[in-house]
Amino acid sequence: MSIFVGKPLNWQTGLQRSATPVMKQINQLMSFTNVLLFPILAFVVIAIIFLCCKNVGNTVISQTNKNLPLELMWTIIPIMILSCICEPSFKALKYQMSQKRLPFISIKVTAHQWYWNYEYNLIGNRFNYNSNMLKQQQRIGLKKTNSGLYPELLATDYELVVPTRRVVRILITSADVIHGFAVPSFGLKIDAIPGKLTDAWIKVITPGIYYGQCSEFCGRDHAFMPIAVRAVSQERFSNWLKLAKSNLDNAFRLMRYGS
Ligand SMILES: [Cu+2]
Repeated sequence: MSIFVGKPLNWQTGLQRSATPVMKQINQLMSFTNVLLFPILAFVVIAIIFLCCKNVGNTVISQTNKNLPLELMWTIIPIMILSCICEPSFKALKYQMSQKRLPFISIKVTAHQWYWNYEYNLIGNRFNYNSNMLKQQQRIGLKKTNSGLYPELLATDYELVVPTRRVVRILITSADVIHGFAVPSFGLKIDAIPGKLTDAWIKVITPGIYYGQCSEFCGRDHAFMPIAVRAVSQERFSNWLKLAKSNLDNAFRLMRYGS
C-alpha cells in the first residue's frame, strides 16, 4: 500500500506538494509570482548586458538627471506589478486566517523543550500525549523501520492524527519558550508562544504522513523536535480516537498503514 509522504526531497527547489486548500492557494500564488518575476529578471539582465556593451570604453559619465516620462514609467509599472501580486496574496492570507466552517475537531498543540504535546478535547474523549523524535532504537519496537516513510530526524514516536476532508482546528501554545509549529505541505507555520493561544485550521485532502519541524529557535534540541501528522480517513480516525484514550500504543498499532 503506497502512502503519500509529505517530506522534503533531495535537491528540491520548489515548495512541497500541497495537501490542504490553504497550501494549494500558496502554491498557486508562488507560480503566479514566478510568472511575473522571470520576465522582470530577464529584462534587468538584458538591460545590464546591453548597457555594459554599449558603454565599453566610454569614459564620459551621463549628465542626464531629469526625464519625466521615464520616471513616471518606473513608478507606475512597479505599482501595477505589485498590485497584481497584492490581490491574490491578500486573498490567500484572508482565506488562511478565516475559519468559515465549523471545525470537526479541535486539537491543542503545546510545545515543550523539546517535544510536542497533542491534546484531543472531545466530549468524553479528553486525552493528551507527547510526541518525541523517533530514536533509532525505537524503530523495531514501533514498527517504523521503513526510513522512506519514517525519515530520520523527522519521524516521531507518536504522530498527531487528523481526519482527512474535515476542518481541523489547531490551537497552538507553548509551555516554556517560543517554538514554531510548521508543516510545509499544509501551508502551516504558526508560532507557539507561552501564555498565548493561537489558532489555525487545516483540511487535509490526501491521506498520508506529513512532516514538519519546529521553526523558531528554541534551545539546544530545537533541531530534534520534529512534527509528524498522520492524516487518515474519518472512519479510521474514529476507531483510533476510541482506542487512543485508553490505550495509545494499541491505537497506533492498529491504525498503522499496511497492517
Ligand atoms: Cu521548538
